[in-house]
Amino acid sequence: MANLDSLYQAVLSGNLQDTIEITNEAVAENIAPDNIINQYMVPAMNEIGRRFEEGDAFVPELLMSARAMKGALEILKPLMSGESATSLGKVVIGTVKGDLHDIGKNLVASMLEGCGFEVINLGIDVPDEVFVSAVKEHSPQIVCMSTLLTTTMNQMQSVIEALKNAGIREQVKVMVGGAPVSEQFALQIGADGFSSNANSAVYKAKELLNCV
Ligand code: B1M
Repeated sequence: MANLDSLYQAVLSGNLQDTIEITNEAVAENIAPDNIINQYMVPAMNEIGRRFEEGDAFVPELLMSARAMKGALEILKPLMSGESATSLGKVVIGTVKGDLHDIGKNLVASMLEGCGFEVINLGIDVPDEVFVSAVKEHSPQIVCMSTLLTTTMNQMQSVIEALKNAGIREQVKVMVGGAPVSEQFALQIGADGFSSNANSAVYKAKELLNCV
């Protein structure tokens, strides 16, 4: 039987091999990906973040935990696919300029994809003009922006301004998310929606496109 408490420890200590092994066992036992991610891996990432903040862990440890979690997500991603045959809409997603965090953003992208959205993932450290040209090129219904750093939150407003300046703000709904982002901040910068996690991001996206 998969020892999910050891999964927490494996991600926390950045042990990729154990993380992959236990994730494979959990998958073989039909444990829901959502459960594996939210009950065990996300708390481990929060704990390593807490230790970092307290000065008890350093960037290399953050990187190792991130590598372990990403390894497990590679296994879980195909299982997060839904049954939708038709696309609910197109989403462009990226982590804003100056921010290199991508685990949460990729989780949101996978959930959206799994639930029937076509997703164009622009990656990390995405400059305003790349969001703008992606909207022009792909004509998505939604732009999702992610950031985990308080220092890069204002970059989200800058992207919204860039969309306005390019005359395409009204063509897309803008959703924002990431640990320091709140509903109030989303309203303040003129975004159309906010979500605090990958599940609610899917719900919000559907709501914005009137398909709930
Ligand atoms: Co960084 N880091 N980090 N880090 N890191 C945080 C964010 C931090 C909170 C740690 C801490 O101090 N407690 C802190 C930010 C403090 C702040 O700004 N207030 C921090 C810092 C300071 C830094 C550096 C500055 C450290 C340094 O170099 N001195 C540096 C910055 C580099 C940069 O970006 N320019 C840095 C670097 C890194 C690593 C590269 C080592 C690594 C990232 C690796 C990677 O992503 N590939 C890393 C990590 C791993 C973390 C923590 C520990 C974990 C982040 C994570 O993956 N969480 C993090 C601490 C923490 O979060 N508790 C921390 C798991 C993930 C599933 O959750 O990303 O929150 P999350 O995503 C959620 C929701 O937020 C939401 O849904 C997701 C899924 O449920 N969501 C969205 C996210 N995006 C969304 C978009 C949407 C909707 C929902 O669109 C609509």
